[in-house]
Amino acid sequence: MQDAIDKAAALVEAHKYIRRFEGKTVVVKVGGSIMDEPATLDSLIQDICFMDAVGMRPVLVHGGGKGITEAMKQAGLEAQFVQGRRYTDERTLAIAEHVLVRDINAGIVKRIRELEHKSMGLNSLGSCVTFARRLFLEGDAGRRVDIGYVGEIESINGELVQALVDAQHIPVIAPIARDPSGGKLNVNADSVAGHVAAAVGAEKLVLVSDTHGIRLSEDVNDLASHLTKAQIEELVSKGIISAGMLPKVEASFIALEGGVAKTHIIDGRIPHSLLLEVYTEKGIGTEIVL
Ligand code: X2W
Repeated sequence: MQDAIDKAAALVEAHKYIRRFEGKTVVVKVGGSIMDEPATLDSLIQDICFMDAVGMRPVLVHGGGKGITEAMKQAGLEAQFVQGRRYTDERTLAIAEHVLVRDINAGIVKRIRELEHKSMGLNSLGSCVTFARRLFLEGDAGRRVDIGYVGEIESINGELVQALVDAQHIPVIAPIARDPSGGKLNVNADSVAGHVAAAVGAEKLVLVSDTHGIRLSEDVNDLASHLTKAQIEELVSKGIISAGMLPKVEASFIALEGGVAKTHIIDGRIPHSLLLEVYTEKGIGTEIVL
């Protein structure tokens, strides 16, 4: 009986947030090993459909880096990352597009439709909404480092994303962008999500991955539930925030500076983490504000 009562209490608690976020757009980015675990990814897709059902307007941006690395291995190529970005030659770009667009993007759209929600894939093989220029990283002594067909976002076709949202479709966006000459560029998916959130004036950006939220020290239990941009900059300068967390905080800053009210970094390995973060009092990850 207590179990049933607890479930009713959870619905009542969610009610307040369902009302608050009705009609508001949320950009959800999913990546990391979540993409390789069909049950975990499926549970996240169901959470997104729940949001859609209760009146929130979700936009999904996905990664798939682990799948690309695996497909490269099968093709006899070794993945190399420079400052968190994959070195992308012509063959790698073709493999990345195949994995991200033909496998992942199409698979997510198919699953959303099976759950009887409307969805459309926005990708480099169909309607592309991401436009980028070549990214050159800064190496030693200020030297430019060429990492191949890798892009940084220049613009997003926010009108098209918004039109789909207004037509009650869940847009599903892959991180391969077009460049000005019609070529294609591989872009970090966190970065795409930050720009998409800013372009559609989202209420929230939620980054779902296989990492905990942001920690304040080496202690795994020392998780920050709320941080400002200034506090994060201090944690970066102290080296407490590093490696894979850096693109996530950079994406958060892009979104916040673009007018998004709040961003969240959550652990998608926790079942229904997305719903817990958005529809409960306490949340489970780290929320970031300007
Ligand atoms: C990424 C795009 C996929 C991605 C890559 O090739 O891995 C670059 O590094 P996750 O799962 O979010 O890491 N692009 C330029 O970001 O996937």
